[in-house]
Amino acid sequence: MRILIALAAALMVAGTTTAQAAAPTALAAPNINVANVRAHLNQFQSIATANGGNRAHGRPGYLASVNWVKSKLDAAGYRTAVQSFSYGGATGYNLTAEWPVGDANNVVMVGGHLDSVTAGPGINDNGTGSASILEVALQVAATNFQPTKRIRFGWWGAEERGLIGSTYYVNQLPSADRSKIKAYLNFDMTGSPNPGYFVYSASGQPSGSAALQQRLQAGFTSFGVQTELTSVGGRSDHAAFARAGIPIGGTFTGAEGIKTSAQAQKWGGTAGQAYDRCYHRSCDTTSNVNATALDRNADVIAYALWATAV
Ligand code: DPN
Ligand code: ZN
Repeated sequence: MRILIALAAALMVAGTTTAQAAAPTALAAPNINVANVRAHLNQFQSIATANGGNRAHGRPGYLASVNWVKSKLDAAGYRTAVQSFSYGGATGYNLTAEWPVGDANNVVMVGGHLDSVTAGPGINDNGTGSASILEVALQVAATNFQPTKRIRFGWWGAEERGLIGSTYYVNQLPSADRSKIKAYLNFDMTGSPNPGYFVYSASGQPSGSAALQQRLQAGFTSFGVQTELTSVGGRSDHAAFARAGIPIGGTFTGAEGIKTSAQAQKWGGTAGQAYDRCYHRSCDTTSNVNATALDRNADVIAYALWATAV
């Protein structure tokens, strides 16, 4: 799905009284190829399989995930940084990647957690968000996107231990740097096998952004998908950003909650069953992903990022 945003700008001609309209610029957010996102998920699955079956904080599969994502971003021209922190007797890592274009005082961040629980490989939770923002980042580079704002991505460690990595990142940022972040978009579980199409409610938490909520809703609406608002509260990595007063938004396809019959009617899938029956279990493998939900959310991520960073 290709989404066009028409930008009309007034052109002032210096030294004259004439103001004329510039030709509208068509800004296209790229269609994200879900096959590429699934290839990244296969990589996360292989990493887990080679490292005792998980990608959890303090386990070798986590650092292997960081190193693999970092290598893709480095090759694409990102400025990457690995931040380490200590939690529960183990070293954890956050990976950030900045696209070196646009106003460094005006930062749009997109993030999600890269760790799994110890029970399994964490492919829906949260290989999906991690792989989708990786592919969006690679498309920023491939299209040589030249936004006016600065784009920074974050892959957080130890979310499953209590939002540890993202909280550390926000808390250690000097307040001058914190105030440069104008928006934070969070993606945690975007391919649930019995999916819902949820957008974070701006009123559900401190610093929820109505503008970001509406932009994410508009992305789904543009390809005919109905959404519901959800109050995710403090359950994922947006929470630390929200507490710091940074406008936040995000999408979610559901975890242990049960799909209602009204939801099954509008979205398909199975009423009376969890959105993700393998949530935090060993069966959260590459078989535990709905490709349509994954694809739609990846396209919405690109749509919202392009519209926010332009
Ligand atoms: N924080 C998620 C997890 O990693 O278990 C679950 C979740 C994600 C809940 C997003 C609400 C919203
Ligand atoms: Zn998660």
